[in-house]
Amino acid sequence: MKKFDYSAGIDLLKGAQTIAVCGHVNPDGDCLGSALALTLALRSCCYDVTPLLATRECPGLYDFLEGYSWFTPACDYHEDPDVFIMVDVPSLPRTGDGAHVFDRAKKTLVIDHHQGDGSFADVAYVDPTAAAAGMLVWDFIEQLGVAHTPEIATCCYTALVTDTGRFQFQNTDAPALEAAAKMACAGANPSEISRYVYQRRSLAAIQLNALVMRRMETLFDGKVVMSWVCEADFNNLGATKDDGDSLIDQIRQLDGIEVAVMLREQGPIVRGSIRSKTDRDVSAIAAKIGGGGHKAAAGFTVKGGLDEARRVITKLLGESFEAQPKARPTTDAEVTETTAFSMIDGVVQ
Ligand SMILES: [Mn+2]
Repeated sequence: MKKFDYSAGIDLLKGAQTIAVCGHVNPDGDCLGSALALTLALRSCCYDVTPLLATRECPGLYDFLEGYSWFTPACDYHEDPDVFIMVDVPSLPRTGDGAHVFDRAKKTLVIDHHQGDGSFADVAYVDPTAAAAGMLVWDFIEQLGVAHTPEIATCCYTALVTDTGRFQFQNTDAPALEAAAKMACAGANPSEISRYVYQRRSLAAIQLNALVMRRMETLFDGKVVMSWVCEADFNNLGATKDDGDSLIDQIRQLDGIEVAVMLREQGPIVRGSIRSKTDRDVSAIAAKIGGGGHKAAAGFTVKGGLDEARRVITKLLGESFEAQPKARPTTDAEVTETTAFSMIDGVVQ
């Protein structure tokens, strides 16, 4: 992970009064936790800070974070802020309605860990080797001279634990664990945060899981596991859209697989999530049908039904196995991409 000198970003704030902070569409723990940590820190410096939502959507899962109720949909925010901070977002379209606020802002700052350089902003700190944007935010706050309060630590730890898949994904490295330890020292409570984030699931969500587990099929001599959900499943069980987000992580548990594919019907399209447990690059597979993401975690969209989506992705997987019959398990050292699990338009956040 890079050690940035954040002084140019901190200088950007000098003389500012109003600041807006915004993450990405389909918000996750990293973008929400990072935005609130920045908000808490900057409010303690007497700035007038508003945390914004890229759309109206905001998962209730994160309602335990201090400042959660301050979140305002960017489309309802009509000020021209002195500074607009984009956190955990690699591009303007990914910041949804926040892009309009970006246009109106006097100065702009990016703090992110996706691939990209943030060159569209006045100042940018982008480190794709950081496991979560929350880690950059943690360092930024330190250089700002603001104390890491238990509330700030809770926000940053939530960012980190969610973007590393509870410290299980390939982006879980020594700097991530060191940062987590610092956050715990500052007052983040790992077991309490786990209870809030991972142990408040509805019966419908768990039943949806069970359905997906039952439908698992293996392909290519057990190298691929695939499962699916349709819109009727959500209706029948009373499950919400959020309940579908972590299904891919359930099926990837299967031993011996290289690739997991989760297909999810949404109206006239099927959204696919694809994960690799080896060095097989699933973003390259997804890119062939207009999707994208990271090497180990990607997404795609197929027009048509589940059968069509299954046919298309199976063909592409077949080509991938033909071109690269043997893949090696990934090691921490060779993975620099982040692996996140929330997606929109087939692109991993
Ligand atoms: Mn992130």
